[in-house]
Amino acid sequence: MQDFIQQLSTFLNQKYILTQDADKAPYLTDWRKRFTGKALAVLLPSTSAEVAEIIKLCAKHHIAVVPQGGHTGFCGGATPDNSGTQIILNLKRMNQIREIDKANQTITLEAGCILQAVQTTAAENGFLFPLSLGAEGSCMIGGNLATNAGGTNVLRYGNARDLCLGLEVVTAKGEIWNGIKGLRKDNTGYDLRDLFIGSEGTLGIITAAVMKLYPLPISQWTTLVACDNIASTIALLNLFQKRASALLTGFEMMTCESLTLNEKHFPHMANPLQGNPPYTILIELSDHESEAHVRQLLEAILEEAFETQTITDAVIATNLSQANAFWHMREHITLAQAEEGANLKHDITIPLSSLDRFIQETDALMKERFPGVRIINFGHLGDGNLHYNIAPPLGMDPKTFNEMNEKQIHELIYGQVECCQGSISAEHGVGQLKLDDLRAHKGEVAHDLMKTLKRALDPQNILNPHKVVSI
Ligand code: FAD
Ligand code: 2HG
Ligand code: ZN
Repeated sequence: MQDFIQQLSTFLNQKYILTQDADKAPYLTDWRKRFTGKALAVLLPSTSAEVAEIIKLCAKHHIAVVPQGGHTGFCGGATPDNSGTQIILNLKRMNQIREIDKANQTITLEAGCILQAVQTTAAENGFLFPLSLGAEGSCMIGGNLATNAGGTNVLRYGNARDLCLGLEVVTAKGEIWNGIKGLRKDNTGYDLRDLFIGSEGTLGIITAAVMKLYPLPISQWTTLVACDNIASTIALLNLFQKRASALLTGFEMMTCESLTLNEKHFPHMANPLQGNPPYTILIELSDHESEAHVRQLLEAILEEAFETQTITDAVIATNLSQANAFWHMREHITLAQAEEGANLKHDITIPLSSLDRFIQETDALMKERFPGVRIINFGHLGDGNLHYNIAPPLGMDPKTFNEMNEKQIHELIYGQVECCQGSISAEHGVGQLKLDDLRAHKGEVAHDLMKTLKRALDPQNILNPHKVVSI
């Protein structure tokens, strides 16, 4: 190992090779504090060439590499194991914007760029970079692509994969694949870019990307509405899709129980809708024509929704700070859950046509088998993506509850997901958290194909081993 560290220092400045416990500590525990590992060293390269040299050296010494961005992932993908033999490759120093091509509406940037900084740079240049999620102040583009992150704008602009046109990747051999092209069409054989996106650092290290930009909307209107049941929320979504079409940029759902928990920890974020209804929906319309146009359209759709009794109440944000307050309320549910203690997350997608059945059946089964549990269900309803999270009964210690019930709860919920032809990971990925669940639910043929790809691209199994698939 001494040899390895010695050889590293021939091309990477010593101060970017962290080997002391105190220096490594900030990189070893994930955001949820669910996973903590040990590392031989934390490496902080600043160029793709340095990343390539590191990987070549790791291949030579058979040392496993755990790529890391902002370390905000929910599945332990960026956390090393406990052996102390793996290295963490944190990309935060690779944070340069290489180019903004205004005519092509693209931005070429390095993997360590923080998402929020990319949104700001895009806006300063008159563009919208639509990827948006609660962790945007610390997550990084490389991590977003490696997890194929979703967030609140997927309904209109798609997930990280949909926004990516080109990639630069360091392979398991330490070669640099230059796929940095801003093309919207390129049918030259297998799509290597799509293979690396969502692979969570198990097939290659993403060092740079070309991402799409969009025109900034002129006006955005945000509203909170109340629905009595899930069937009404779907009817409302379909109404907005029909009447607002591409102007619909956000459709988020929060149950009464989610907002009660929010208010417990953040009292200033109480639901402005009277009586905290069973389902609160946050809707955003974005327009490129005029403020009057979008406002009138929003009012007309809400009027129709009232007439058909699809909604029971509504409040429209009249200024930016009110609109931001609605979004903060939505985004604070994760933080409220963290304050409350460990919870069991289920980031799932269900076809919208089966959502009503899923929620009714699963809520009933959960309440029957685990009396008193709190179902903190919220999410990106427009994408069929629920965060169907489970908190222990009030007054019960979360750690004890989870130890006793975690396996059975996952089995129940993922069984229901499978019955509804859904997915056990909508946007957060697999990492180490869902390794066994993926094996159980992906299907044998698909799982074997994934292992075949992993063996082909990383025969030594040095790239983030035992994450996503074990070979
Ligand atoms: P990390 O956590 O550092 O890494 C994630 C995975 O990618 C790991 O497997 C890691 O090994 C790999 N990786 C990282 N960088 C690279 C690279 N350059 N090359 C190859 N592999 C790499 N996610 C959503 O999808 N939607 C949400 O709405 C959302 N909201 C969130 C809200 C909060 C408050 C928090 C804490 C998290 C949220 N997340 C959400 C989860 C998380 O922010 C995303 O998964 C994000 O994309 C991870 O980015 P990161 O830079 O933190 O990656
Ligand atoms: C969100 O949509 C994130 O807010 C976090 O994906 C979800 O806390 C969660 O489970
Ligand atoms: Zn989410």
